[in-house]
Amino acid sequence: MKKRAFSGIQPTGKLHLGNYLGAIKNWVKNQERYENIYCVVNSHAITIQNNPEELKQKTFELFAMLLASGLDSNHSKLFIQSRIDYHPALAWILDCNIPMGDMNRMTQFKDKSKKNPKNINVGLFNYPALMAADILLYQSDFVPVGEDQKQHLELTRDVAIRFNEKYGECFKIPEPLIPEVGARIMSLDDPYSKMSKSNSSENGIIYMLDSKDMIIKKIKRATTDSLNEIAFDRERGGLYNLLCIYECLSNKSRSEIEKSFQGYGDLKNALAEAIFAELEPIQQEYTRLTSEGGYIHGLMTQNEEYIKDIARTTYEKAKSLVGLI
Ligand code: AQP
Repeated sequence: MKKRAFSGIQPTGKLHLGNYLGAIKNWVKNQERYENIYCVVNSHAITIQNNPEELKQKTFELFAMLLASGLDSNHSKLFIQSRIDYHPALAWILDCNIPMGDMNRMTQFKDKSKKNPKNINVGLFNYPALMAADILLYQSDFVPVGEDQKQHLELTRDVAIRFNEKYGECFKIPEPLIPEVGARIMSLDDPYSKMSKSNSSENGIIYMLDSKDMIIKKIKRATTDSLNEIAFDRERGGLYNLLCIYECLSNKSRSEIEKSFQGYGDLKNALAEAIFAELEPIQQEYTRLTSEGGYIHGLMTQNEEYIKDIARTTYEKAKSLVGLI
C-alpha cells in the first residue's frame, strides 16, 4: 500500500516561486509515489486575510493554480479546508493538549506579529494547532513542506505522540518531507529573509503569474555582491539564492552550474530564461482553466465525501478517547 502524503497551502496573496519550488513542484513530482491529499487552507488564511470577497476569489485561483501546476485528480485528492468541519473540531481537542510553552516558542507567530502589529489575533497564535489537526486527521505518513514549516511539524509530532501516550493510539506520527534543494527560497532584494507572499517587497518576489519581462527585470535587479565569481557559498546570500533557484530548475549538479557561467550577468540571463520556461506552461494552463470557472468550481467539491470519511473516523476516535460524548 502506498504511504500517504498530506499538505496545505494558504490562499493569501499571490503564489510565488518559493511556494512553487519549496512545496508545489514536489507535490507534483511525487504524485505517483504516494497517496496524496492536498488542501487549500482557507481557514488559516483568515488569520491574516479579512476581505471576504477577495478570500473567495483567492481560494478559487489557488485551486486552479494547483491544477495548472500539474496536480492530477487521478493521483491527488484536492479539497478546501473550510468545507470539512472536523479541522477546527480536532484543533480544539489538540488545543487542550498543547502546553502554552510549546506554542509560545513558535517563531512564525513572532515574525508575523512583528511584521503586522495591527493584526495580532488569537487565530494567528493558534495557527499551529489547526495545522496539526489538518495533518493528523488524515493519518498522514509524510508532510511535504518548505523549511519554514519544520517547527510546526515538530509541534504536530509532539502533540500526537503525547496524545497517543495519554489516551491511547489515535494518530499516525507524520514525517516532514523537506526538499534538499529549494526548501528555503529567499527574497531577491533581501536574501536573508524568505520570499513570502505577505512580507517580501514586489521586487523581491517572483510570482507564478509574472510575465517574462517582469521576471527578467526582477532577476536583473536581484541583490548579489561585487565579486562576480560563481560559487555556491552560503555566506554570499544573494548569489547563493540565485544559484539554488537555478539548481532547482536545471537538474544540473552544483559543480556543473559553477562552471557554466562567466559572471553574474550570464547567470542572471540564464536564470530568468529557466524560470520563465518552467512557469510559462503553468500560466497557459491556468488561463485555460480559469476561463472555464464552472469546471473548477465542480472540482472544488469533488473529493469531499472521500475526505470527510477519513477525517470523521479520526475525529470520532479522538473525541471518544478524551471522553466527549
Ligand atoms: N520562500 C519559500 N521557500 C520555500 N518554500 C516556501 N514556502 C513558503 N515560502 C517558501 C512553502 O510553501 C508552502 C505553502 O505556504 P503557505 O502559503 O501556506 O504559507 P507560508 O509558508 O506562510 O507562505 P508565505 O508565502 O510566507 O505566505 P504568507 O506570507 O501568507 O504567510 C509551505 O509548504 C511553505 O513551506
